[in-house]
Amino acid sequence: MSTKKPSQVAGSNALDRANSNAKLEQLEQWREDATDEALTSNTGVRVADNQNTLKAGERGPSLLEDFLMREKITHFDHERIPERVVHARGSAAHGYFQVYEPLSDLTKADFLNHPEKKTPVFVRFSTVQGPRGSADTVRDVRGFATKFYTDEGNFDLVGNNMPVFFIQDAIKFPDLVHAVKPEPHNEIPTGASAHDTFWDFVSLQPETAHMVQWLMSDRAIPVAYRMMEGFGVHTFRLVNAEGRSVFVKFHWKPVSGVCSLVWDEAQKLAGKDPDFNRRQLWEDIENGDYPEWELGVQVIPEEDEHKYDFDLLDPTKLVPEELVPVRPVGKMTLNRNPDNFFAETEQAAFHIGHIVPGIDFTNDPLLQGRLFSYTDTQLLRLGGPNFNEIPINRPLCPFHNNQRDAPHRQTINKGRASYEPNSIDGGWPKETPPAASGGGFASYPEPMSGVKLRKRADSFADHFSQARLFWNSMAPHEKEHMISAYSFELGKVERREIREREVNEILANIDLVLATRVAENLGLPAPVGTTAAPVTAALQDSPALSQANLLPGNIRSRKVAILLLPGADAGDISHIIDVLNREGAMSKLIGPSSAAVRTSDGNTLMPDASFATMPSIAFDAVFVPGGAGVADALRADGSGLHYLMEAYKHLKAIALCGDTGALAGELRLKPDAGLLSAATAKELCADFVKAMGQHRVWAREPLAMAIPA
Ligand code: HDE
Repeated sequence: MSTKKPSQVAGSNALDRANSNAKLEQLEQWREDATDEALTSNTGVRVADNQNTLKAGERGPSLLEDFLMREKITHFDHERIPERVVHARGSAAHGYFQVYEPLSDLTKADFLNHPEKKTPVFVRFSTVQGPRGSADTVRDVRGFATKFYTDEGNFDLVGNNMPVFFIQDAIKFPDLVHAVKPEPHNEIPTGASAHDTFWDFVSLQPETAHMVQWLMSDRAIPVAYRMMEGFGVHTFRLVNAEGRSVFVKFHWKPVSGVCSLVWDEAQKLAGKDPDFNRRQLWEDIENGDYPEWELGVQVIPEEDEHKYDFDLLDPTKLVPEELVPVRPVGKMTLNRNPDNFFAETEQAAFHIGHIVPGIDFTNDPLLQGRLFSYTDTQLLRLGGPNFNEIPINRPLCPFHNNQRDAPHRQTINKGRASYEPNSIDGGWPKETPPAASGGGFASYPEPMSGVKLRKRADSFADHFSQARLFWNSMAPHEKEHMISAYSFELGKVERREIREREVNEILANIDLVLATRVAENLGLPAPVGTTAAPVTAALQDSPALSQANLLPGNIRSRKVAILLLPGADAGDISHIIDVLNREGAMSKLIGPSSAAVRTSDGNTLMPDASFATMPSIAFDAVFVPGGAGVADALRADGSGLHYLMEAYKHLKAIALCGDTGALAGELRLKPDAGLLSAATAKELCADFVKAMGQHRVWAREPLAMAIPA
């Protein structure tokens, strides 16, 4: 007879409140620190010489006998695994999630019911189109995948930074991805949707109209991962202990607000710092400036399923926050970088089907298809069905079943019965009936009936109302950015008929001004009118969609370049550093080169970086201290002047102290709410902080276009 107790059955430790922090430590057993350890082979033999192959004589042939060389090279030859088919480029961090108050009215999920528990999470951010080595700042959707290691098993919320998707049915996903990926004949372009096959597909597939609006908006060039919203996209279900279900949309609301790069900056960063987003995530965590998001839910009672002029099961539609407010339910903090990119970030296997009791799926046809794809893809990528045994993927709660063997099995299963029911091992491991708490997963008993067919529901037919809602909700500068983005992308399309189709059959049905402006830029005739059947949606605009309304209200984690030139006023430098520290912002001293610079008080300061190694695009704002000779030093240095002009062009806050104020006029930069000058830092720092709090000086944009930098 088995001696196992019920407390050892998977999931039944759900009531153990005290151990969630200790669980973080469980990953530790898999980490290796080789400090003070001897170099050995994989079988533990100490290595005496890691420099030379075994040879027959000093200048003789290498010997096949050299098992050490062969083991090392063989392992190296097999170091790569297939990169993800989509979302190959990504970066991740560890952290924890804590719910604010028990959500027992909505769900029985344990991690959503215990405010005292810290549930460990691992979050991977990604772009979609480019390969592993592509640039971070390309125009693209960003993946936002969260693995919650709950006491009842792993829950993966595999979302994006946009709340809708391109297509309505999973069967179109390979077509979409083939269209957006580099073209098959020459594998161009990398990390870009600005090419014929993408626009050919989306112009022929009107259901993409809404998502393409998001893709052409500033959301597609986030300034930092910590400044992106995240969305579960599909409608899910929550199920409470009484078995009552509600529909739910999941949101991540960044504490740092939602802010983006400007397009010129994004393109330059792709060359000068392709790791821009990855680096900031890493450095912020190393500096203890932890990115945070609130988890929010939009709850829709089951009886409201058919209340809206869109279908809740249609993933090309969002639920406007003005119709159903987002209720903040908890907070996630990312506070630890991975130790090893490959072992953790690359081997992480997210799956929308990793779910826990209290959360359930809906019939969204995209969601249903994803339930197949994510396991299937790991079989190839991670080499077999044991990928959940890889440390980063293992649940932190116990797991037991009768699955056995297959490549790279880690568990050494004891006992003789690898089947159920059995009497030999006392019947273990056994099923757990569903219950309020700690019970087994049981699907929500949604009534089903229907005819077997391949058909899109009529309620999925309106492709333009929400695309128009998005357009109507944009601030004027956001609309201008979208017109430029469509013009840029379609300008890269070689075939005129594709450009015309997108303008006349897609854009004209969203908004005629948008279509006409893009047509003008492309040298096409203005569209005459709409081609789609008119639809009157209840809501005409949604302020929650505009980033102009999503600023954080502070400058925490913002990056400021303090230009360090000979004679720089030491008082200005120390004052601004104090102010920025107080506000939680980060500053770096940037010199003409990496050499030390003598300041006004006779001391020397070492720059953190130079104009060339950390250009203005690496920062949110630029501060120039006063001091005798600083203005002249800048005048004499083309790269220093370029620093200022480029920051101005990218609409950043610039502070010019003392004599450097004259540079604005000389460079023909017009003073505005963000271009500030005064005798000392003290006089302008409040306005400088205020301007940074606005993220960018949008009113400057028409003037900035004229700057050639
Ligand atoms: Fe994915 N998606 N996807 N996707 N997806 C993958 O899984 C797929 C979709 C998303 O950081 C793949 O492990 C299909 C929507 C993210 O590791 C693959 C369909 C959303 C990530 C796959 C979709 C996403 C992926 C590639 C249509 C937002 C990266 C490698 C039915 C809600 C996760 C992998 C990470 C990754 C399939 C649509 C988000 C091939 C078939 C909608 C964030 O399985």
